[in-house]
Amino acid sequence: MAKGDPGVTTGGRRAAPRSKRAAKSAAGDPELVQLLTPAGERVESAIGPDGTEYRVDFTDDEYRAFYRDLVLVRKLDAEATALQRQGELGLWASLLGQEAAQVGSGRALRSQDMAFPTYREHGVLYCRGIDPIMPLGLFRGVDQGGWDPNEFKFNMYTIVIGAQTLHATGYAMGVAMDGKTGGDDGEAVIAYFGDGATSQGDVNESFVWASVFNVPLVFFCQNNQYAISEPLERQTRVPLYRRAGGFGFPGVRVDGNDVLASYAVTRHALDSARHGQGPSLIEAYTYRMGAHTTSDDPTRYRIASEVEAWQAKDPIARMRAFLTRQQIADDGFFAEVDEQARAESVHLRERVLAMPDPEPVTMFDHVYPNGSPELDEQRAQFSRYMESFEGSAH
Ligand SMILES: Cc1ncc(C[n+]2csc(CCOP(=O)(O)OP(=O)(O)O)c2C)c(N)n1
Ligand SMILES: [Mg+2]
Repeated sequence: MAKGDPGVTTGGRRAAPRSKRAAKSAAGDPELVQLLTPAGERVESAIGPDGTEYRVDFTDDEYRAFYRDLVLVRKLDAEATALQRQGELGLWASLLGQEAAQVGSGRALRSQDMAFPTYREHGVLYCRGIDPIMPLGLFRGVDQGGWDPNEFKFNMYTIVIGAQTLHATGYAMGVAMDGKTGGDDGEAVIAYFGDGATSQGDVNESFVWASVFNVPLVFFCQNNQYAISEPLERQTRVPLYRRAGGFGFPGVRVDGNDVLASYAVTRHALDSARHGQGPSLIEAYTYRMGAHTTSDDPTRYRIASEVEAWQAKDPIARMRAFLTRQQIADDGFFAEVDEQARAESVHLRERVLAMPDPEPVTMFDHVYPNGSPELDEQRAQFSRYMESFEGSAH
């Protein structure tokens, strides 16, 4: 979508009477910030639990760009799943169903903001301008990520649940110590994690440190209702966003299947952080439509009717309904986007199949910027081991 200052406005924090909040919030749920209903109707504004009023005002081009992003990241993700099924990737963690949470928050980042992802943030990676082939190299086992975190302001994927929230907190402390907050050009940091990760010590320790040091950090929790097979009720007795209050910073629950609300809430939280107002927690309420990874079979632990209920809240369908209803896009536009997505996924597949296998010894590269004696010794040992096979049939 178009870069530059986007059409999001948020009112100041003010106490909202409950009746007003309920009237302005979506779907009769006063806890959920929503600007686009599942039927594709625009909600003029929504008020968060601390009285912040969220609204967006995009151009038609920007609305269409959001739709294009959503369709593209879903199609590329489906292609990756297919590649795994055909033995071309070792594993894939699909984002299916979480496109709006990722595109909305990803587009809300300003160029100077730093993101710390899990292993599922392919949509955010796409919004950061990273070649979507990069995570496929990782899951094919031919490289260790491939992109430069500093160039794209998007850190490496993290498999260790919750660990990246500590990295993000430390990074954000550095941003504050370097005096890079306090104005419109200030830097903010965003840490992505899942509902299951909220039970990790790392995440709770990050909450404490971020709070007491008032760091410029947005905790972005994609509550996709499951941690592999463990449902949300095994993680918490209260809505996750309310945990923030106990740590001393604001929390808000946004409809994670609504790209507009995900954008508005994230942009507001990032701007608060960059202005020195400290951390906040966003709970993007969404649903993992697919398996946890390609190694998982969700039919073992959840019923089909639950999946069907969430299909009715599909993030792409509601955006398409909105564009159609408002006559912002027609069938020609939708067909053109589908064709672009098809062509990009074919291109992705061709490039994955052409990826060279790396020399095994290169696994020692990039561990430290300037190497280390221990690592040099390990590399030498490994090289001797590999050389011992030379000339043999196996
Ligand atoms: C520290 C740690 N413990 C356990 C695992 C195994 N594991 C991988 S994904 C996962 C579930 C994570 O669930 P959630 O945080 O909700 O993220 P989601 O996969 O749903 O996006 C677990 C337990 C791990 N990778 N790291
Ligand atoms: Mg989860």
